[in-house]
Amino acid sequence: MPANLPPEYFKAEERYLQARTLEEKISATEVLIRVTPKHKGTEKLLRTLKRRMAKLKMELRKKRGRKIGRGGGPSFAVRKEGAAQVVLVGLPNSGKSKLLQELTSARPEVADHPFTTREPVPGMMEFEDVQIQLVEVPAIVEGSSLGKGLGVQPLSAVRNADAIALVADVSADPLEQILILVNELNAAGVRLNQRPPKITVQRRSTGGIEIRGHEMVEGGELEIKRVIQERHIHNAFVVVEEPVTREEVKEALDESLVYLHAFILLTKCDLLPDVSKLKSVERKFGDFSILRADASPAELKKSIYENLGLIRVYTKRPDEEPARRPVVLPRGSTILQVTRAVHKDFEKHLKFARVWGSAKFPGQQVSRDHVLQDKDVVELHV
Ligand SMILES: Nc1nc2c(ncn2[C@@H]2O[C@H](COP(=O)(O)OP(=O)(O)O)[C@@H](O)[C@H]2O)c(=O)[nH]1
Ligand SMILES: [Mg+2]
Repeated sequence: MPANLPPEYFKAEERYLQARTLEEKISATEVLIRVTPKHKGTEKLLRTLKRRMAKLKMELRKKRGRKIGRGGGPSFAVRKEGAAQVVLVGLPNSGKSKLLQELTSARPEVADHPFTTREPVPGMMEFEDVQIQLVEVPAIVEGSSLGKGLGVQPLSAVRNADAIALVADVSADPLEQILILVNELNAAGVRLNQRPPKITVQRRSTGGIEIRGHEMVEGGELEIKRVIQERHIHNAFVVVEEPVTREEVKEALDESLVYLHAFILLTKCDLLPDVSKLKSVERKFGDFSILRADASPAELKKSIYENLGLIRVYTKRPDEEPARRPVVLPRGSTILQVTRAVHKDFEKHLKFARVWGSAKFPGQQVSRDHVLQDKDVVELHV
C-alpha cells in the first residue's frame, strides 16, 4: 500500500537530515511522526520513526544526565497543569523570568545575560480561584527557526500551549522584537490570532476526490485538486466554505500548522518607553491585546485570564452549596458542556438545569443549550 506522505513530511525529513544537534533531530522527528498519515501503508514507517525517537531521547537523556519529557507528551513541551497554559515567549533579556517571578511562585534566575533560561520553566499563577500555568520558554532570536541561538527547541515548546504571551521590552524597539517573534513562530508553523481557512478534508478509501465549493478557490477545481494530489491524497470529500487563495488552500491542508491565541506583554515600562514606538506596536498589532507588565500583579493576572477566553462555572446539587472550585470551560460553553465536564455519563441523565447569574432571573430553569457566563452557578438535575 502506498504511504501517501504529505509535503510537510519531506520538509521535515530535509530538516532532520540537516540537523546538527540532538534537539533539532528530535524536533524534526516529532514533526515526521505527526504528519505521517496513520494507516496500514505507513505502519512500518511509523514504527521506525518511533524507534528513532526513543533512541534520540535516550541519547539526550544521557547527554543531559537526567530525564526529559514527561507523560509521553511532546518533548520540550511542559505537561499542562491548571486550567490553561500560557507560554511567555521573548527575545533574550526581555524580562520573561522577572514576570514569572512576579506572577507565580516559580523562582527562575533573573539575570542580565542572554540565554539564562535554557529549558522551559513552569510556574503556577493563581487568579482568584483559577490556576493558570505560565511557562517561560527559552529565548527566541532572529533565526531560531533555522537553528540560531538555542535553535528550534523554544519554538517547539509553544505548540501545545493554550495561549502565547509575546514579551517585548519597551526600552529596546518593541515593534521590532514582536515582528521577530511572530516571524520565527510563523516559520515554525505557529499561526497567531488567525483561524485556519474553512476547508475540510474528509479522507475516504474509494470514490476519488469530490469537492464542494470549488468555485470559491483561486484557480478553481483544477488548482485545489492539484494541491490535494500533491499531498498524495487520492480519495477524499472536500468542502470549501469561503473564498480562498492558492496559499490558503495549502495552509488548510498543512497538518503541521497550529493556530494559537496570542497577546502582547510589554515589560520594563519603568524605563520610559518611546511613545512613538508604542504607538507603532498598537498600529501594527491592533488585533492583539496589549498588556503592560507594570500593572499591579492583580490587574495583570486578571488581564491574562481574560485573554484566555475562559469562563468559570460553579456546579451545585439541589439543596446544596455550590462547589468551591469552578469548572473552567471555553467562553460560549453551554449547560451541556458543563454536564459533560462534571461526568461523562451525566449527559444522558440530565433532566433540567437552573442557572444563577446569566439567567433572566435567579434560579431560572434553562435548556441544555443555554450559553453560560463567567461565574454562573449551575444546578444540575439528573
Ligand atoms: N528596569 C527594569 N529592568 C527589568 C525589568 N524586568 C526585567 N528587567 C531586567 O532585565 C534583565 C533580564 O531580565 P530577565 O527576566 O532575566 O529576562 P529574560 O531573559 O527574558 O528571562 C535583568 O537584568 C532584569 O533585572 C523591568 O520591568 N524593569
Ligand atoms: Mg529567563
